[in-house]
Amino acid sequence: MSRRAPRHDIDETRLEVESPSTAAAGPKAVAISMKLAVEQMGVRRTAQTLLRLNQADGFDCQGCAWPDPDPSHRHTAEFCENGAKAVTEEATLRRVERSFFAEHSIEDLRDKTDYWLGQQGRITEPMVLRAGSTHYEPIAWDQAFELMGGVLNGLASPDEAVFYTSGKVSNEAAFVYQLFARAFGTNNLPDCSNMCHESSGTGLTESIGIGKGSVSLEDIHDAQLIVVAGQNPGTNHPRMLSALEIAKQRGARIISVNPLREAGLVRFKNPQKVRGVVGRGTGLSDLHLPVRINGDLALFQAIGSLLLEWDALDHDFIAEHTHGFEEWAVAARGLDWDAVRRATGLERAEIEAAARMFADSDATVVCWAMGITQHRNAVATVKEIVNLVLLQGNIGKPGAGVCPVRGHSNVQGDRTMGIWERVPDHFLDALRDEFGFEPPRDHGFDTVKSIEALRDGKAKVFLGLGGNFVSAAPDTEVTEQAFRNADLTVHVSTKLNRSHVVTGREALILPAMGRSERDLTGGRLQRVTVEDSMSAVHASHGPLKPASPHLRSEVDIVCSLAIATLGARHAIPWDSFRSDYTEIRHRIARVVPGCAAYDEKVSRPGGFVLPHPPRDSRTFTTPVGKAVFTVSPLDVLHVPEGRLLLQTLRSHDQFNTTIYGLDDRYRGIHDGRRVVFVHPDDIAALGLEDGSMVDLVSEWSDGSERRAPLFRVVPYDQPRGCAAAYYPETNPLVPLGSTAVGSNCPTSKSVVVRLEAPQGGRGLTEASDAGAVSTPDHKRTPEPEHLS
Ligand SMILES: Nc1nc2c(c(=O)[nH]1)N[C@H]1C(S)=C(S)[C@@H](COP(=O)(O)OP(=O)(O)OC[C@H]3O[C@@H](n4cnc5c(=O)[nH]c(N)nc54)[C@H](O)[C@@H]3O)O[C@H]1N2
Ligand SMILES: Nc1nc2c(c(=O)[nH]1)N[C@H]1C(S)=C(S)[C@@H](COP(=O)(O)OP(=O)(O)OC[C@H]3O[C@@H](n4cnc5c(=O)[nH]c(N)nc54)[C@H](O)[C@@H]3O)O[C@H]1N2
Ligand code: SF4
Ligand SMILES: [Mo]
Repeated sequence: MSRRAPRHDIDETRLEVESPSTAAAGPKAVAISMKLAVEQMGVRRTAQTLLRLNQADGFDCQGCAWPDPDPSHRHTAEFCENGAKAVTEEATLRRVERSFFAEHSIEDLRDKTDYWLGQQGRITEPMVLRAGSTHYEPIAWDQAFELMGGVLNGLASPDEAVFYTSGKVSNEAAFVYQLFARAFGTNNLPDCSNMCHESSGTGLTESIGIGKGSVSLEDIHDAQLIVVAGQNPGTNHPRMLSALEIAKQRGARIISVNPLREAGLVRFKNPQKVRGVVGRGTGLSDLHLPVRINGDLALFQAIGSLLLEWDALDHDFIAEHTHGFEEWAVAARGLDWDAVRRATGLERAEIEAAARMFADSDATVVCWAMGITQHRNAVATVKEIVNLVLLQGNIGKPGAGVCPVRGHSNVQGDRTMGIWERVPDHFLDALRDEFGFEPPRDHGFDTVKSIEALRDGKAKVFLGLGGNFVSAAPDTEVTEQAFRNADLTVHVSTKLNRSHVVTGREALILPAMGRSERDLTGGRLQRVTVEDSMSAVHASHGPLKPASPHLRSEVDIVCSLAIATLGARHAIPWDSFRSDYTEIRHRIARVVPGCAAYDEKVSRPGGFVLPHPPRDSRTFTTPVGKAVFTVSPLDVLHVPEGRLLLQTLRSHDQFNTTIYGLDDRYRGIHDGRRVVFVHPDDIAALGLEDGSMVDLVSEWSDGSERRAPLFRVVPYDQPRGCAAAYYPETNPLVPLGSTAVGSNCPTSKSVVVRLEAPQGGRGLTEASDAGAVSTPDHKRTPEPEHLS
């Protein structure tokens, strides 16, 4: 096992634990976001930015992908606590300048957490880490592009380069980026979706012919029943609570499916209403199902089988629009209720109560997020959700549908623009016809395959357009080693993060403008476009002066790199693209399905909504031309005696690997992050106590073990045998080979772990919070068993 010096910049001994809250938002949320904003931006800048956030003539929130209301229904303050934090993080007045890099060696920075790195402020100019050097040093933009072009052109094959995207990147930047990668000759376009909603896209495409959700905000408001499964909206999509509140007021009922009783699901205090400020707020969830981690497939199968038994079906819809119902019905009739009980940990009566609510509803929306997608059986679970929806014809009618709630603000748009290692042939044909070159046809590397390729020397260059790959990816120790194998790692970034300090032989940091900033590339005021989780596309332009005069826009950076790398190899007008993004939008209009007259349509207030055949006309573009019922074996994840099933999740004070602060207010955690939530009876059964310090050791089927040291045990209500701890501290525990069948999404929500007395005593001194991997020969654990 490798050992590294500790990272001391968070003093975990200050950690305090109190009882979790039951209500989310309220005035405290407003006060906290304002305090942070004013601290980092000052009063004037706070007002200047926050009032433009999510307005039709303003900029799109950098936080999550939850949609904005129709322009006529927007408030003056159309954002949530976490949106304000996301803006503050970017619009901060703190700066990382060349003196900072002269002062801090790469060795020194490697010992810092992502929290500390991010807190230093905005990066102000391009920096290079030369081979063998101890410090980053400034580099001119042109030299940076020349360096990259040289390395890329020196590769034995274009497939030795990996072009990663994080979901904040605008449609315009995403479009030119995938165009560049393909003109260069590779489909190696992994993105954060590979670790996120990939299972949703895969499952939905197989069953309804399109990998996107089918509902609008109006559908949420008008639903009679809303299921929120595997999602923590109070923290991760806070304005979804306002939509749920409207639905409740119109008579909707809500079922939450979650091992944890998350604050926002129980009760919501809308800070924009008097009742939310002084009263108890709105009770949201009518039925909470504390499902065992990974039990959702069984749960949805059980609900479906009850609807079948009760004949609560839309027979006309099934006959006219679906395929495979009979096979599904045979499987549903043979459901093994004992297995359901073991998988879900729920009583039959609880499941019957949920099924009764389905039966009583004429318009049901099912929403889900990472609690569904990051498991081995995630694609099957998504398809089971679709089965349920199809049974009652809950798609393509008002108030009903499937709603995978996306993460990053433009992750869905990036996919629409072709950021996808497996983009369909018709997209590549359109690129060929528009730009006159033959794009590569072989599928590229996704996130996990990119790590394997870097590890095995098959890939040599990594370019990240946004994101923090090293911290976000699974199996931290393996991923870090893979990065160290690279010849060149490059990051287009706004803030420092761990991917800048664990590098290839050479490394570049290219500082980009953020969405809150005024983009005057090419001497004109540019705007960009984004797509939200409900397929609405609209324009965005920031009000602020960029953090430094040396920043460039992502579009500019990609086009300049393309010119430096490809020269005149293709007749693609990179220079006119970067001088006027309208030129890019004209090409998007001709290449991307559903985007005809793109520039015109995004110019309307509120933009436009992309076509969605199942939603629009109950058309299903699957190979059989109908929506497809699928049969999946019911599996029960077997956890060996004395082990727990760990999910890795977000605190209230972070955006993925960006840590805003050290509190997880709703769960009662203050001033620290290295906690593991465990049921009180499990704590006792494991011979531990509230406050015990433990190492988390994950056990994988090949006998390998992974360790993340020094977590404090916190008693927390959840099903027995389950545990939860924060990402990215726990990423060292997720084995690279542990992924969802069909989507290859890392199984970040089901990791088999044991809790062990800390190695090397209780102090922090010997710990490495990057974790460690080892393969002991004495202790082989069985692969998580899938019983059927
Ligand atoms: N403030 C803030 N907002 C964000 C983000 C952020 O980090 N901070 N991240 C953005 C991104 S990229 C994404 S993808 C989304 C993520 O949004 P979420 O999916 O809400 O994020 P997680 O914190 O991973 O929470 C997963 C939820 O699923 C539950 N869960 C875990 N395992 C299971 C299971 O087996 N079954 C069920 N039914 N539930 C389970 C957990 O208890 C938790 O409530 O949020 C986006 N918005
Ligand atoms: N264990 C575990 N692992 C997970 C997850 C989990 O639930 N558990 N969730 C997964 C999910 S859902 C996701 S989406 C991924 C997230 O993976 P990523 O998207 O790669 O990670 P982020 O933390 O969102 O990236 C943050 C960095 O983006 C840069 N950045 C911010 N804004 C901008 C901008 O406007 N432009 C540019 N160029 N750069 C910018 C900053 O430098 C910042 O440090 O992580 C995944 N990893
Ligand atoms: S709900 Fe999401 S998009 Fe809306 S303001 Fe909050 S963080 Fe931003
Ligand atoms: Mo995500």
